[in-house]
Amino acid sequence: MASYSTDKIRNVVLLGHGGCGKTSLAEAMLYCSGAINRLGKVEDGNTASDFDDEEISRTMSINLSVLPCEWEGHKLNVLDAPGYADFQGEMLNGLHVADTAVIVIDGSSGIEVGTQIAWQLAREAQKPIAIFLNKMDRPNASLRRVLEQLRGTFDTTFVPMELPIRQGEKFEGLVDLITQKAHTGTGKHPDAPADMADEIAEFRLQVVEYGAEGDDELMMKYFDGEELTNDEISHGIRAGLKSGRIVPVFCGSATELVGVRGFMTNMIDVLPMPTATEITATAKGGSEVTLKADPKGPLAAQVFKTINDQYGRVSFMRVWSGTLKGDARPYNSEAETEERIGGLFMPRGKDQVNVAQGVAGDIVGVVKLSETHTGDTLCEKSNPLKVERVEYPNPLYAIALSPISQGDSAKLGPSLTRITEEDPTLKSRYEKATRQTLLEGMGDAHVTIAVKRMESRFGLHVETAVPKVPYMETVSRTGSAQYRHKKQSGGAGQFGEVHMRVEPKDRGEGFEYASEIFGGAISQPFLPSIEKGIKQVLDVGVIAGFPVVDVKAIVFDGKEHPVDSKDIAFQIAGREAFKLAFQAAGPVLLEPIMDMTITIPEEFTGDVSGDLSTKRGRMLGMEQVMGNTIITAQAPLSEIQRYSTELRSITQGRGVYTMKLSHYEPVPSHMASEIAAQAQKEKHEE
Ligand SMILES: Nc1nc2c(ncn2[C@@H]2O[C@H](COP(=O)(O)OP(=O)(O)O)[C@@H](O)[C@H]2O)c(=O)[nH]1
Ligand SMILES: [Mg+2]
Repeated sequence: MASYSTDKIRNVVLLGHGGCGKTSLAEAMLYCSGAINRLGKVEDGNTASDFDDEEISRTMSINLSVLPCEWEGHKLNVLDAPGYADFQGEMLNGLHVADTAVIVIDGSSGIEVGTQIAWQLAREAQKPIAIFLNKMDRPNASLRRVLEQLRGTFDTTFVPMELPIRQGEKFEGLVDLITQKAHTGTGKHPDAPADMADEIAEFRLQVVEYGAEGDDELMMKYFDGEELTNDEISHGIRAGLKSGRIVPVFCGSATELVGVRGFMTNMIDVLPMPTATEITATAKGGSEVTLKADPKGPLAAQVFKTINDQYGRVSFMRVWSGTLKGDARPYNSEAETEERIGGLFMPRGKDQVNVAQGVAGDIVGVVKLSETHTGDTLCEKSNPLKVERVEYPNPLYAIALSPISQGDSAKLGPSLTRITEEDPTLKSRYEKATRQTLLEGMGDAHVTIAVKRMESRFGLHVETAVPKVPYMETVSRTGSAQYRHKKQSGGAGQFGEVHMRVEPKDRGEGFEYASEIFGGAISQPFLPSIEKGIKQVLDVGVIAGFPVVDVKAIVFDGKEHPVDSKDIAFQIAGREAFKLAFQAAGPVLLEPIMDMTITIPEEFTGDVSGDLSTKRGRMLGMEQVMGNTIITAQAPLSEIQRYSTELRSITQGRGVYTMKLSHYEPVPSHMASEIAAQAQKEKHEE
């Protein structure tokens, strides 16, 4: 594969609702550009993008694929992202390194939830957006209808760039609205059909008018009544796209290969070059620098995707600045260590092609980096740069994992490390309160697939369950008790007596131990023994087996024996006195309360808020934005552990939400006694 200069590279990420045809479009581009010589089909499981076993069996994309195509002397790095909300992490990775987000829309269905998500993510990432209306071969596909819908939904200027040519039901090709030439998918450019003249005139007027909006000078010229040349219109659209004021709309059919070649040419002519994107990095000493795609600039190549399979590690990088050589020894500014590049490559269909270097603006792959993870930057040691990282959403769904065999126990930790390193939206942790190993992600499909992957790649077998809720124990008022430990069965005796008071503390203040002993009822050396005894209880709890938090324990009196009092005696007395005092101090269970932001199409507002109230949810606010309702609410974690699945079913997959821990609150008393009883039962079973 030839080497391309920065201005001859285009980086785009394909985003959009699942099933709109992103993977098929990427496949069509690979095929039309000659990167592959057989057009694969998603249904047949033989596309270049969806090659993973899980992707083939589910006929949907799960991973971000890097699919470079060579077209008219340029290199188009096409990133095919999944559409399903569970795999948002991959969408964000793709967006991070792309210079344009191409949002693909099914021309017969119009805007769907996935379209809205893609739009929002692209806007948040401040990337220019272009639209590709796919499936225009379908009889009910309509540019006019989708354009109207887009204009009614998103607040920006949409410019139709092409008009479909139909002969009856059949989609024959497109008319370029700037040149007014037709494309029929065969590479020929005949004149547009004569009977479309009125329609072309109507749509071309929009292109000219909106194209002028992209550039203030053109705008003046246009309002002065002057004709704009084709070049000026193109320039206006390019400028407007780059600044985010204009969203061009292209059309085609990925499976019929109509509009695909023209779209690639448009990517070169209309979409911004890598130099249009600026990215912030932190330099030595913490100062911020802005990097631009300059091959002669300081080296900054950032890993945006890592695959750990049974053969080792593959990393994909975008070179933000400088030039990375295939035999370089760059410095990883995060791990603070040197890495060895043993050759760079570009994927070409299912194969890999070696390349000598990656210039600024390009995307390249490398195998077997030892210390480099997703998000890290490779740079020069003398100029350690850290390029800003993607901000990922908080997890929404967790499962508890228990290894099946002893061998699985040993594999659990390393497998989790590798799978979570590959996908930063997956997290694993040990929950001390419930003594469970958790795998957290964006939804049911996300964590289920991760578990399957660990099985097929690393041979790890686990049982999965809904996690136990990490309750905590505390007290609601002051209570006191005393305990005497006395043992005189042969040998040396044990004696210790402790009088203790337990008081509630504010949330988050933790445990505190104090003594009010004056005059030597208990001598000084035994006070730490008592504290040690109490600490044995803090992790395992008093009423239901959960950690004790936010209490103060005060020893205020006691007794000792000149011979039999010793460390162990006061540990036991302290522990037992604490348990009794805790019981006397109105013990309560605390449960985690989550902050939620739920976005749903307006028509589901009633159903979703009704459902929340059955989950002990509290509505905090409600807002109407672009046909959607945004609900802010709080609800106990115990009620919403499976909310991602439930919301999907209430809203037919059209609702999304985020959540994070807000605070802990007492569990209603009737529920607390049930939880305590259940915990006692489980303890007996153990
Ligand atoms: N009729 C028609 N079907 C298409 C077109 N593009 C994709 N499809 C079909 O739509 C389905 C989903 O396509 P896929 O590429 O997996 O969509 P993705 O989820 O956006 O990647 C598959 O069955 C494709 O064959 C198109 O242009 N026309
Ligand atoms: Mg796909």
